[in-house]
Amino acid sequence: MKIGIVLYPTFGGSGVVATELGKALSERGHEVHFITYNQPVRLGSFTKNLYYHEVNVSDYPLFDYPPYETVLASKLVDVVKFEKLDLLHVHYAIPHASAALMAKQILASQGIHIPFITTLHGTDITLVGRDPSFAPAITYAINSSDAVTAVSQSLKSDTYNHFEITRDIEVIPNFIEPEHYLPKPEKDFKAEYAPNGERIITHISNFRPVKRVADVVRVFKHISDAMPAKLLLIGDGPDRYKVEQLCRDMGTCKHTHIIGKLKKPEEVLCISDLFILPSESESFGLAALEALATGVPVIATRAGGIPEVIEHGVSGFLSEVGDVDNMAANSLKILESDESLKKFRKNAKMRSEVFSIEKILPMYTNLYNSVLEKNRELHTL
Ligand code: GMT
Repeated sequence: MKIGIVLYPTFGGSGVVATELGKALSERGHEVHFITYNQPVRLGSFTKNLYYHEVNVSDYPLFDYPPYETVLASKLVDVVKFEKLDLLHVHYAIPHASAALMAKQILASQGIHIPFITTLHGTDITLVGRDPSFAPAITYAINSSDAVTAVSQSLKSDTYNHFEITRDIEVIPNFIEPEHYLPKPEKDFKAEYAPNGERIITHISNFRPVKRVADVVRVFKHISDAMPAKLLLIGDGPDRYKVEQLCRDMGTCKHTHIIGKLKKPEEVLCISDLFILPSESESFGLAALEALATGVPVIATRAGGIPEVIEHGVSGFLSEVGDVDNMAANSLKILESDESLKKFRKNAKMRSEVFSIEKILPMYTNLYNSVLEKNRELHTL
C-alpha cells in the first residue's frame, strides 16, 4: 500500500504514534509518505520506503494567521496525485481532518478518489475540539472521514458526548515496539544521578496545565522525606517555571533534575524505578505505556483512558486527580522494598506486551484494507 500520514512533528504523543506507525508500516513493505511542517522528531535516519514532504506556508504581510490548513490541503492533493497514494491517514483532527476532506473533494473533482482515516488522539476532542469556535468544522470533518479511530474507549465515549457524531468509531490503542525498550547496560549513567543507590522517579510530558506537573513535585516531596530518592523531569512547556519555583519552595531542588526535551525517553526510563503521571485529563497516556515497556511501574490518576493502560495494584496504582497523599502512599508501597519493586517491574513489562506493535498494527492494516475495499466498490460501479 502507499499511505500518506499527516501528523504533528513535535514532541506530542500523537506525532510519536503516527511516526512509529509509519516506520512500522514501511518496515513491512508499505510505502509511507509523512506530510507535515517539520521533520518528525522520531523519524530517525534515511530508511527504505519512507518519504517526508514538508508543508511550507509562505510569509506574507497580510497573513497574521498563516493559512496552514489550505497549504496542507494543496500539498495533500499534490502528493496523492504524483506519488499515487492509496489512502491518507491523519493524526489529530485539528486541522488535519478538514484539510484531508478538502483535498479529497479537490481530487474527486479530477476523478481521483482517495479515502482518508482520522485518528483522534485526545486534546483534539477533550480540550481544543470542544471549543465552540472549532466544533462545527471538526464535527463535519470527523463525520466525513472514511473511517475514524480513537486511541481509547474513553476517548471514543468523549467524542460521542461532545460532538454530534453520526458514524462508527473504532478503538485502536496506542502501541510500543518492545525491542526499543530493552534494558540497556547504563549502570554508570544511573550512578551519576543516584550515586548512593537512591530510587529514581521520572515524569515526562509537555508541561501543560492538564499534566499537573506540580503534583509530581508534591508526590516526590513525600517520597524523598521517606527514603533517598531523585526526581528526573523530562520535557518542557508552559508550566516549567511554576514547577521550578515549586521545587525551590519545597526544598527539593538538590534532588531534582529538570532535563528538558529528549528524543529518546527510553534512555531515562531505563534508569528509572517509578513513573508518575498525575494528569487531569489523558486520553491514553503514551508516556506511561513507554514506562511500562521499560519495566517501570506507574503512579497515575483515574483520568480518561489511563485505567485502560494501568491495572490498579498490578502494574502501578491509580488515584483520584489531585490526591497527592494517595499517590505518595502508593509510590511508597512500590518502592518500600526491592522485592515489591521487582514484582511491579515484572508486571509492568508484562502489561506493556498487550500493546505490542505486533498486536496493534494488524488492526490498522485491516482497517486500511476495508476502507480501500469500500472505496473501490463505491467508485467502480
Ligand atoms: O497531551 C499530549 O501529551 C499531547 C497529545 C498529542 O496529541 O500529541 O497527546 C494525546 O495523544 C497521545 C497519543 O495518542 C495520548 O497518549 C495522550 O494521552 C493524549 N493527551 C491527552 O489526552 C492530554
